[in-house]
Amino acid sequence: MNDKKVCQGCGVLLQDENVLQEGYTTNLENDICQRCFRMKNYGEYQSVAKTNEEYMKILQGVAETKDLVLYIADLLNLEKTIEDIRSIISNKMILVLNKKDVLPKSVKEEKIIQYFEKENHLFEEVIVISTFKNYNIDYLLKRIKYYQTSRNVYVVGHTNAGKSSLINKLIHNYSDSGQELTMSPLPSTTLNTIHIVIDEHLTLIDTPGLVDAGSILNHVDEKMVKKISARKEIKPRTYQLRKNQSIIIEDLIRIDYVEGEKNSFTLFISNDLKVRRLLNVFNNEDLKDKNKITYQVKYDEDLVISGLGFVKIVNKGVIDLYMDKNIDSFLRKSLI
Ligand SMILES: Nc1nc2c(ncn2[C@@H]2O[C@H](COP(=O)(O)OP(=O)(O)OP(=O)(O)O)[C@@H](O)[C@H]2O)c(=O)[nH]1
Ligand SMILES: [Mg+2]
Repeated sequence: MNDKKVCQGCGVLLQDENVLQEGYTTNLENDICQRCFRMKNYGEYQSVAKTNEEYMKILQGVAETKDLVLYIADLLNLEKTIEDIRSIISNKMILVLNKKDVLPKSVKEEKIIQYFEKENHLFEEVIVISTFKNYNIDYLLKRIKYYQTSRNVYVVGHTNAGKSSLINKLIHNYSDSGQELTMSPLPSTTLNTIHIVIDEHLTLIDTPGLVDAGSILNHVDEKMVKKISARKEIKPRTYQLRKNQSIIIEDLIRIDYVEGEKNSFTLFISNDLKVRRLLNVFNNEDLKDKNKITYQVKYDEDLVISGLGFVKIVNKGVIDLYMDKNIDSFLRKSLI
């Protein structure tokens, strides 16, 4: 038995002994595990619960090198504190903001980059891309070549940011390798580091993502995961709300506007999600059994719901947010 061979899709050690364990394949001659095979060929996604412990070890390993790091983030799901990564690794780093295609075209790239200006000293450069649209990928490769300190370049970030998708795009555009990493809408698709040789000067190293336990994707079923994952340009939905009116997203989230002047709420979430408005909060008890968080919203802020997207709120006011207690949310200065 060959105990060194790893799955080319997700990076786990291949094994043919226990069908219930990671890395299972019926035949060790195969290049990918059964889970990757099913995801690739049938779109049958199988989620794996991961903790951040192993990932921390991987990041610490990266920190011991002097190699360039690409930190990939999903524009619709930016982490609360992107600079946290700096407490773990101090390598040269490019911040790559992926999935530009889902943001409305009216949102200008310069504006997004400007938003990150305060973070600028942390990164060699901030680059906005879309893997789906092949947007700015050539430029990214040029900058990788410019900043790289050795052949190896690590690709890190939260789960689902699109790390493996980006590497597949780079393989497709610039290498003859037939390797294809597994990608999926579920978090924790990649399970271990995987080395991908692009050319003699560049090897990309894919990593599993940092798990966001508070992402809504970890608390809904697979059908809902697909609905939440935007694949097309988002059509922002604006609701003018008066005090005591409310917005309900699917049967997941309720936002009651409890105090303030007439206000404008614009939803930047997948077009597939159903939204309804209540004209009077007192006539309807839907979702009020969920956990409630009260937010004092300042002028021009976004309410971010982890994994889902965000709600731009123009004026100050008070809102009550009802949803599963395990889902994270926070306020930030408006991105757009
Ligand atoms: N709209 C859009 N979706 C993207 C883009 N790139 C990746 N995705 C989607 O994002 C989801 C996650 O992609 P992956 O490449 O598996 O992400 P990852 O960062 O490798 O995830 P893990 O391996 O779980 O850490 C998939 O549903 C992709 O189709 C993009 O440029 N635009
Ligand atoms: Mg991956």
